[in-house]
Parts: sequence; C-alpha cells; structure tokens
Amino acid sequence: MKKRQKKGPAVRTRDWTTGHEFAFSHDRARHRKAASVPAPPEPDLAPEAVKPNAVVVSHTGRWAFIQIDGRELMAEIDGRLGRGDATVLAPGDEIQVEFADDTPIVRGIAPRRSKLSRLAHVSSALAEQIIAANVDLLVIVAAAARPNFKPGLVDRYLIAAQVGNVEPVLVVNKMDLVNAEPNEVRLYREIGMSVLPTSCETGEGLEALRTVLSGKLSVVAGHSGVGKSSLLNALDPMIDIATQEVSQSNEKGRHTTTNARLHTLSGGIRVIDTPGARNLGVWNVSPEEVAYYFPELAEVGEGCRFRDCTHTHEPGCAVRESVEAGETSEARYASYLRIRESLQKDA
Ligand SMILES: Nc1nc2c(ncn2[C@@H]2O[C@H](COP(=O)(O)OP(=O)(O)O)[C@@H](O)[C@H]2O)c(=O)[nH]1
Ligand SMILES: [Mg+2]
Ligand SMILES: [Zn+2]
Repeated sequence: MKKRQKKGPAVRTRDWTTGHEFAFSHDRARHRKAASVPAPPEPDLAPEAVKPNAVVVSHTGRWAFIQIDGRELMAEIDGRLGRGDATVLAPGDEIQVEFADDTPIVRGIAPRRSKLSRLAHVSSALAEQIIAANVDLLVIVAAAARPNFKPGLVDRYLIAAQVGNVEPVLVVNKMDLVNAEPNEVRLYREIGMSVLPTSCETGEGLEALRTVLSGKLSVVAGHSGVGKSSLLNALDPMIDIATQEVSQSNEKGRHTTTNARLHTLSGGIRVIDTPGARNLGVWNVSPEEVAYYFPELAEVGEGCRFRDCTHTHEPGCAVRESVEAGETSEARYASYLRIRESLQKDA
C-alpha cells in the first residue's frame, strides 16, 4: 500500500505540461459539442501563436475590460473567437490586443496555465464555464458563522482546484463571531491544506492573508455573504468593492458581486473576486474519478477488496469500514457520496 507523503499538500494536481487536454481549442470543441452550436471559422491566431500584450479584467459576451500598458480599457472581442460564447474569455486571460482605428480588439487568447471552471448552463446546455484563468491560488472563503460553515461547497471547490491545476487555500472568515474554529475545519488541515482564520472586524489573519496573496494572481470564491469582497477591501481600502448586508431573516447572503473581476491591490496582490455561489457544478470529473480528488479516501480505498470499488455498497470496502470506525471523516465521506450522486445525474 502506497503511503501518502507527509510533506506538502496531499491534494493532487494534473500535470499541466503534458497533453493538451485542457487547451483552449479543446474547450471550445467540447463546448460546441455540448451546445450543438456550429463552429465558426478558426480565429487568425492559434493560442500558441498569441503574443500576449494585455490581461482580461472582466468581460461581457461582446466586450472585455482589459489591462494594457498600465491602463484599463474596454476592448471589442474578435467575432472569430466566439463572440457571445460565455466560455471564450475569463478574467486573468492573457490576450493579444490590436488596435483598429483606436479601438482595441481582442485577437487571440494565450494557452492557459491553470483555470477555475464550473459546469454551468451555457446557451441552454451544460458546459464548462471558466471563472478565472492563469491563477496561482484558489482562495476558498468560508465563514465560521453567518452563513454556517458548509464543507460540501468547500469540497467542490477543492475538486475544481485540482482539476484546474490551482493550489487551494481555505480562509475561514468571521472568526469574531465564534469562540473556536468550526470542527470541520480540522479535516482540511489534516489533508494538508493551508487554513487561514480571518476576521474583517478584528483584523485577525489579514497580514497572513496578505503574505499568501502577495506577488500572485488569485481567485477568491465561496458562498455569497462569507466576506470575500470585505476581505479584499480590508487588504486595500482604496479598491472599495461593494459588499452586502447579510439579511437577518434567513442569514443567507445575497449576491452583490455580479461579475468576476480582476482587482489590483497594493503590495503586488492581484485577485479575481467572484460572485457568491450557492453551489458549484463540478466540471470534467466522472463519478468514478471523484474518490481520486478526496486524497484521504483514495488512500484508505487502496485497501478495498475490489480495485474499482465505488465505496457505496461493496463488501470489503475499506473506506466504509474506516468511516464506521470513526477513522475517516463522516462529513467528507457524505460529501463524496453527494458529489458522486450529482455527477451521475448530470451524466
Ligand atoms: N462579523 C463579521 N462580518 C463580516 C466579516 N466579513 C464580512 N462581514 C459581513 O458579511 C457581509 C457580506 O460580506 P461580503 O463581503 O459582501 O461577502 P461576499 O458575498 O462573500 O463578497 C457584510 O455585511 C459584511 O460586513 C467578518 O469578518 N466578520
Ligand atoms: Mg462579493
Ligand atoms: Zn471501497
């Protein structure tokens, strides 16, 4: 039985240098197939030929806010790149921009080193939606309370991070509202994740967060109302992102951040703030692959009687035995079952 290494994060990442499974052209082919949209003529610039001179800040179907030469401009997206196609651009994309009569036009998108994607309804079909591109870090923000800590959503983001080749970090915000960290947080420390307790009220953990984000491009994600935008404001009051009161009646945050957007903060911090999500559709993972993304389940699962054990009902399942013996977290196992089941429904 192979032992998990004790050093470093146990979460797995795909090798980004081999194969072109996630290359841009493949994404579009996959999307087109799912949406049954005829493919437009290929753009002039193949991803490999793109010489990036700008970065995408945010975009709508037809227009993109871009950073070029230290300025922010609105650029038109070349129709051949699939105008109106929600997956064509994402904040963080490195692009080649050319000027036609002073109008900046996005001509090509460089291959992505990493990305955060979700399964979403695009043109009434389920397809990949890229939330952020070329990010070094996925900052999964959860609240210690208001709204309550939800391991299920954290687990989904954790899978998305591994699929997209992004290093995950868990921020547990609103620590001022509790006496101690929620119990489930321990699970994430145990599987080797960095966990940062923070509070925008007391300032706890903000310096540590600043250090983690410094010099990197990160994407901040999590349930709405957990304090994603507040954390960015606390790190740099100059950016002044709109935040939302959590409604007293149902304790559920409402959506304030409507579009993912790249912010450049002081201290060499670049972060993409995303709208709150109640859920995250897991993209590009089959039901059989889910266990692979729960490193501690995958490790225990090597002791199952059957090599292709689904850990749902089989005799001699080491995972179920370990959960029953209290050695493997019931919450993570339940989350595994739920995600597996939801992927079977999507298939
Ligand atoms: N008590 C407390 N409230 C916070 C904290 N951070 C954010 N909030 C509040 O939580 C609500 C939602 O914050 P917001 O930043 O809009 O959340 P987002 O949807 O994740 O971007 C706002 O009313 C904030 O003032 C915190 O650390 N402690
Ligand atoms: Mg927000
Ligand atoms: Zn099993």
